[in-house]
Amino acid sequence: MSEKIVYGNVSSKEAIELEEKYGAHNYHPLPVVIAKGLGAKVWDPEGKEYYDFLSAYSAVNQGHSHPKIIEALVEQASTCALTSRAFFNNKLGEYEKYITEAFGFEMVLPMNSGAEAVETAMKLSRKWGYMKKGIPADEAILVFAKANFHGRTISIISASTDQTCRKDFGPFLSGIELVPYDDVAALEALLKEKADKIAAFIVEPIQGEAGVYVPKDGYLKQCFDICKKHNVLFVADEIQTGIARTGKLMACEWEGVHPDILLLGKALSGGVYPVSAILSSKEIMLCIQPGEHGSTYGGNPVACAVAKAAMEVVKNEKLCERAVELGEFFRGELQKIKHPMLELVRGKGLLNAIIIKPKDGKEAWDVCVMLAEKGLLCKPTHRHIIRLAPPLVITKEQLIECLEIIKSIFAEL
Ligand code: IF1
Repeated sequence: MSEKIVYGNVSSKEAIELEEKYGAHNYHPLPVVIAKGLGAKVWDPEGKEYYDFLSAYSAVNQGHSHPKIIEALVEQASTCALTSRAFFNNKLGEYEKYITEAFGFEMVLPMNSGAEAVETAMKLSRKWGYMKKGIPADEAILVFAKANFHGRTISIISASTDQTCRKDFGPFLSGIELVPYDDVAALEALLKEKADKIAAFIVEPIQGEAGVYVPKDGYLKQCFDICKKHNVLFVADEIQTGIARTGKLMACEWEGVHPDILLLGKALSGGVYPVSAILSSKEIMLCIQPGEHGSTYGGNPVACAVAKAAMEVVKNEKLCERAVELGEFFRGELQKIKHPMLELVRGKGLLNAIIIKPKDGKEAWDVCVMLAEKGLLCKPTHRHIIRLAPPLVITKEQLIECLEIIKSIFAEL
């Protein structure tokens, strides 16, 4: 007995089989196929409806297929899609002015993926280290926090402490040092010891992959101050935490920190197109000269039009305010659930997680499968953490409906 296909022309079963057979097995997805998305909801080919509590790892803060962003995409794609940076284009400058003013920086370097933004920051920090700080040639050190996630290129995983990310991909990049996350004293000790060779400290304001790990109040500010004291760049990877997810345009704002280099990706385009950005001062950014860095698609007219439209949605629909209000409500309601498997609820804005205590062989993965059956999609991280990050356009009524689903699952467990 086969169900009728409502969206597209392949069934869920066929879609999964095709990916299994022809696609590299570099992911282990939940057995759900998404064929359509709108706002906070997605649908599978057979028409089953789900709330999306992953939001493509916070890329879809503005909601799926936001009409304003899609309009910008279609209009620009049908006018001029790509010029390369061998020529100027009439959209880039306008977008650069817009995005730098929106975040309070002097200059931007446009790239595509998050990993490229991190790579760019690593290069830019080293360059600044040699040109401005006077670090001896080839001796620059970049400091990262343990349990970080910044992407999957070889240079980035050189800073990873996750064996799944690293195993059999060596040899790795040299000039990297690690400190424990949420440990000001450890950073201070390292900076004191090697101040003259350290170019930058690269950090996530909240660690996503580590399980939405929110550091102690004051951590970012204290790290920033220590960096300033030792003439080290403070680089914030806000690829996941940025663009209203935690209730501010930058999560760093919660501590009044204005990073030397800010990295954005994901929701910068509302999940419509791969767009990333490296924002900084003129002093730092101009360390990179023509021919030293770039990308064929970086700063293309479609990316510029889409990102500008996506940022306008954040402003017009007050997504920061929504994330704060709805986040507080959501966490409050989750914390009321009393269940031996629910250990802890944590997060900021609408970037939240519940920590599960495995019971009777049931782990975070099993809870996610049960939630999916009831129409709520989310993804476990590690074996005991479930990330809950709906699009910021979700309404309070919808959120209440989702809380009922979550409560009903715990009642069953
Ligand atoms: C996957 C996690 C999220 C990121 C930060 C850079 C990047 C990411 C802070 C790279 C990407 C993703 C990608 C995703 C899993 C994922 C993730 F669970 F691993 F930690 F979001 F929570 N900096 N994060 O979070 O950006 O190159 O992917 O555009 O599929 O591997 P990208």
